[in-house]
Amino acid sequence: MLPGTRACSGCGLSLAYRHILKALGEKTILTIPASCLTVLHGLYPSTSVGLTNINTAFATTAASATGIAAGLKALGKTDYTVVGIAGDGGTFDIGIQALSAAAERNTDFLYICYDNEGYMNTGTQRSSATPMGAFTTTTPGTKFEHKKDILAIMEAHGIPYMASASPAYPLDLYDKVVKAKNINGTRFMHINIPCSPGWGFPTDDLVELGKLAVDTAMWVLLEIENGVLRLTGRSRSMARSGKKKPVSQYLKLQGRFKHVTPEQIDYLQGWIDKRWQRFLQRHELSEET
Ligand SMILES: Cc1ncc(C[n+]2csc(CCOP(=O)(O)OP(=O)(O)O)c2C)c(N)n1
Ligand code: SF4
Repeated sequence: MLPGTRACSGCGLSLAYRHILKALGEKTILTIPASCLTVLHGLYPSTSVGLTNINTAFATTAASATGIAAGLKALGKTDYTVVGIAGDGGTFDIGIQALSAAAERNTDFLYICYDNEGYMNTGTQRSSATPMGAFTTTTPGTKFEHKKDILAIMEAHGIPYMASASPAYPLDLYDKVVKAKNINGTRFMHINIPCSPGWGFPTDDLVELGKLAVDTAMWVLLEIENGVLRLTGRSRSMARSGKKKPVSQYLKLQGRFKHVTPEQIDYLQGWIDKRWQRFLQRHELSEET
């Protein structure tokens, strides 16, 4: 990744992408749908990324990756990593059919969903990854539904490797990309992307907010390998200490949660606590074995 991109200043995606590309190395072919990431890559004939990339149609990331993987196989080129990278809109909503189909076939590629919790490139519309309580331009006031559980959906496909990560914990992110790169079959990574204009926070708070997302278990660092779930990094040490921060600390730093009521905060906290408990139970089981 070259200096100078068209992403907003202080963009969480730029930070995550720098580590992702370092971990992937040069023998990588990317396919990316319409999103902030296509903006970051730049306008032809200029680009800020020195790798082969196909700009694919919004719904087709995993179908496009399937074609690239099949083409490479036909040519006998086995040393390339095929990577499809899409936002949450392009993954949770519009691209899910192609993703599910590719995962069901265990297509040999890495799918990365960078999740800024909305359709940010087009001006902060709601996606099914937007958390309950958040303001977007299509949920004036607040969103009432919880975020879709994409990890559970992907796990149901029985794929060999899945992980969630955050650019606020770059070494954990880097190690997971390296691991995913070296596994065959469909690998899925879900990466938290704090987005200053979409979430309403000063760009300086990017890393602090990413850390708070993990500290409150709003975002959990984990990997699921052949059905075994392990917490990693900061989430793992939280499991050991039994401590996590209240979600209100995370919400109050962001303009998108300005209108949330105390009852709605309790409702969101209940959802986080139940989910965290489920992860803890599975993590403890994996530690015992
Ligand atoms: C079929 C189709 N519908 C709508 C669009 C317009 N569009 C381009 S990018 C985008 C938002 C993408 O959101 P997401 O996938 O979450 O990525 P982000 O912009 O947040 O990085 C939309 C709606 C499009 N390019 N193609
Ligand atoms: S809208 Fe958000 S994710 Fe998109 S380029 Fe700007 S900061 Fe990055």
